[in-house]
Amino acid sequence: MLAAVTLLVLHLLPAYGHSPAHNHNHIARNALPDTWFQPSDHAVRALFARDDFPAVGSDAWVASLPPFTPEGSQTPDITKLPQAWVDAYNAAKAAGNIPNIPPSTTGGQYPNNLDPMSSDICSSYIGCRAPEDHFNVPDGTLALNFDDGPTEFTGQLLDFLKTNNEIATHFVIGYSIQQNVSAWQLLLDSGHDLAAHTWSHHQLTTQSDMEVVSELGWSMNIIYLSTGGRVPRFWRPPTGDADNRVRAIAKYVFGMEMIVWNQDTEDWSLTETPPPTTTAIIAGQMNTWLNGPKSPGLMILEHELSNLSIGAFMAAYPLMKSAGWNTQSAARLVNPDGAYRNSAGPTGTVTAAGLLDFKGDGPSGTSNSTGNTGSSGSASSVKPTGSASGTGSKPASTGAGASSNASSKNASASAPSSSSPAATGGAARLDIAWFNALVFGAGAVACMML
Ligand SMILES: *[C@@H]1O[C@H](CO)[C@@H](O)[C@H](O)[C@H]1NC(C)=O
Ligand SMILES: *[C@@H]1O[C@H](CO)[C@@H](O)[C@H](O)[C@H]1NC(C)=O
Ligand SMILES: *[C@@H]1O[C@H](CO)[C@@H](O)[C@H](O)[C@H]1NC(C)=O
Ligand SMILES: *[C@@H]1O[C@H](CO)[C@@H](O)[C@H](O)[C@H]1NC(C)=O
Ligand SMILES: CC(=O)N[C@H]1CO[C@H](CO)[C@@H](O)[C@@H]1O
Ligand SMILES: [Zn+2]
Repeated sequence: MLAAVTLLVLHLLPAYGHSPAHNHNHIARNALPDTWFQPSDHAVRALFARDDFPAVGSDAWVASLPPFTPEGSQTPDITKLPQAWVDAYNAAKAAGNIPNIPPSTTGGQYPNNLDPMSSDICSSYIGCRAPEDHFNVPDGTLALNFDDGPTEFTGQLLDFLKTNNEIATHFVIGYSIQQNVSAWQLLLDSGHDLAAHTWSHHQLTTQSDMEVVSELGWSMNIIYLSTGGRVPRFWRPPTGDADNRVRAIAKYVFGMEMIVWNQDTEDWSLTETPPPTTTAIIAGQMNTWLNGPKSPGLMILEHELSNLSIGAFMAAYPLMKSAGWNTQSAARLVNPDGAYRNSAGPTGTVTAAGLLDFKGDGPSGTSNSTGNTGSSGSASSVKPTGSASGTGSKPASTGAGASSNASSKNASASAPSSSSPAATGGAARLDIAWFNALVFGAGAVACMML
């Protein structure tokens, strides 16, 4: 039995095109103490099983990741995915849990005039929200969350947060971790919450199913590998771009929940020339939101990308406190059990208990479809837009409606006008402001244009 389990582990160990050399480089795991062995029959174990956790930055750690691509971030080679991920995807697809939506040509635009706001597609890039999307937080709370790290500015941000006794959720990019492993080490040492933001920051709806598997799997894996086996519960789509196909892969293959946001400063663009926004504009937005209604809570999209973006947060922080907001890490607001499925926070013991609610349909998964993603072959039921109201230009209109989502007590929000669309942003780092309003009708997916 033991031998069988060991074989299984070696077979499944996520390595990237090399044989998984057994590593005995067991150096202290930062603030993250425990090695953990998932039950061998569990779906998530099958995806990430390994019997050691090499020191961050060590040769064995590097060898367990996709190769660094100095020419720029790329989706890791889909012919070199761990077989367990491929099997889990195939099982989810065969179970009818991954809808046949064609890749978009760019966020929110689909071939054959398919309607991105239809309930079959539900493009989050242009504001469609599915019931399981997390975009609000409880009344009176303000979610601390930073995307696109780690970066050279992470240290400064962590110092500021530590001074103010705050913990945040960091939606990290795998490639960015490779670019600055010492900044990653600072994040690991900080005890902050970690969540996945893909490997290379591409818009996932433009990618094939297996590319999405690669982007999500490797970004989960680098967190798992670096934290003594913690399985991230949450991910955030680059540029906010997901649809029911991408949602389903995240949910049914990897058991992850999607967090978006309900306000956006476009702070990522402060370093553009000319900048679509400015520090002064952001200060005005912050002033409005922070002095505004406490219901729902605020989940403002923020980035640790530049000195200017972290500066905009730091400048607003005093008002967050003086206006009475209860500031907390986004992951902890969305789910009191926090950022990981299998441990109480970054320092709690790693245990299998938290995995029992995993709703995978992988090789060892046990659950039926519970989502809204419809049956297999649903592409034929995806409706064309027919009219000019759909894709392309900035969506207009607002929505009001009452509903609730998994984390908000009150979703009767105002729907402020959204800020400008994609701008440009050279690199693939356009986090757009389509998430200002919240609102979907009761029941299934109802989509609101912003
Ligand atoms: C890596 O990040 C750290 C911490 O944010 C920073 O001090 C350092 O300058 C960065 N290194 C590079 C090469 O950017
Ligand atoms: C970053 O901004 C702060 C002020 O917010 C400034 O004091 C510091 O010099 C800046 N650092 C860099 C590297 O630009
Ligand atoms: C799956 O669904 C079928 C039919 O609804 C049901 O009989 C079965 O118990 C379900 N299995 C699980 C694991 O929920
Ligand atoms: C929800 O918000 C509305 C408007 O702000 C308010 O009247 C209502 O009392 C709130 N409901 C709850 C449950 O907080
Ligand atoms: C539809 C939905 O997910 N509703 C949830 C909204 O949030 C409340 C409070 O957390 C939950 O109890 C509901 O299930
Ligand atoms: Zn991003």
